[in-house]
Amino acid sequence: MLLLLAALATCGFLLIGATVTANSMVPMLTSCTPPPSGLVSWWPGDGSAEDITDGNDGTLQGGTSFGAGLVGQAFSFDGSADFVAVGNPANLHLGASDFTVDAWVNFDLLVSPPGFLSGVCFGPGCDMPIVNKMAALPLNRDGWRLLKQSDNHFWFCLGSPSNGCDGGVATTVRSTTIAAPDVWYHVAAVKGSQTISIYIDGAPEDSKPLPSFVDTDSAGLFIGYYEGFEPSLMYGRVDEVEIFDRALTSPEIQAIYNAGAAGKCKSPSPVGGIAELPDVAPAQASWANPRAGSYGALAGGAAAVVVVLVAGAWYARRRWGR
Ligand SMILES: [Ca+2]
Ligand SMILES: [Ca+2]
Repeated sequence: MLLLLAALATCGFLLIGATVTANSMVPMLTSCTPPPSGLVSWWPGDGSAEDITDGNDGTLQGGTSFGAGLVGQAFSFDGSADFVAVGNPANLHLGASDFTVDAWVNFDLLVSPPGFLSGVCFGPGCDMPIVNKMAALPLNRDGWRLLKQSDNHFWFCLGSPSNGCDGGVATTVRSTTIAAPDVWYHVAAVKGSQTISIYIDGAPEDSKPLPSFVDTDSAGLFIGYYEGFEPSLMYGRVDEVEIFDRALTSPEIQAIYNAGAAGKCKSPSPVGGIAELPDVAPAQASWANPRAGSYGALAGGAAAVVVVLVAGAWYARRRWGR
């Protein structure tokens, strides 16, 4: 019986994960992929700044709104004071450990955010932060940044005493992909025990030996914003921002990209979910307690399908109704 319940719960789970929106640039899987282990924070951008993994909820700044995302909705940044501030919760203090940060990003334009902040448009584009946990000052000396640089490549960099985000330095890895507007990119940055790496659309594009770096875990985390000497703003959409407390493998990053619009599954495994169902004795069954009644009827077996559907619906509400 539990297997049947597990199967139905799994079906509901797959149906929920099967919402697919059109996007010519990404895979079109019809089911979600389980999130890799080690997920600390996950901000889906689905109508709120909620962290659905560990409660590190962000706050919307400057009128940040929501637009069509790659997976459901995304944070939509108008390039004029918009960003998400998360603060500096203890479980995002990952300076001493491995970590991975990833997100989908789509630029309205590569230049000229309406709220242009001077000093950040040195190249063909402007700096546009994706996820930032670098101390404001001195410049790029403490923490980490994932951004589209003004050269329109994606950069991941760590703090260093001599400016950690600079072309050619040991603390910066740079994509070969050159960003274009109105295209969704999956961007992942990995700090491992041996290397730092950047992946675009599931493929590794640059990797360097882990350098000496500075990260005192003192900086707050922003989505779409970098403060300090060269303040800059995202102009476009950022979706499904995640931070893991370990270095994801290349296949794990590829799987997130391959899931495309189906995204990652917002549930535990069916086995773990079943384990969370309450114990209800058949004697407690009554019409006034339909959930208990469902379990009671299981013993009879005749109404097993109805029972399982009721339990499955309750289970789905409990797990995904937030
Ligand atoms: Ca989303
Ligand atoms: Ca604004």
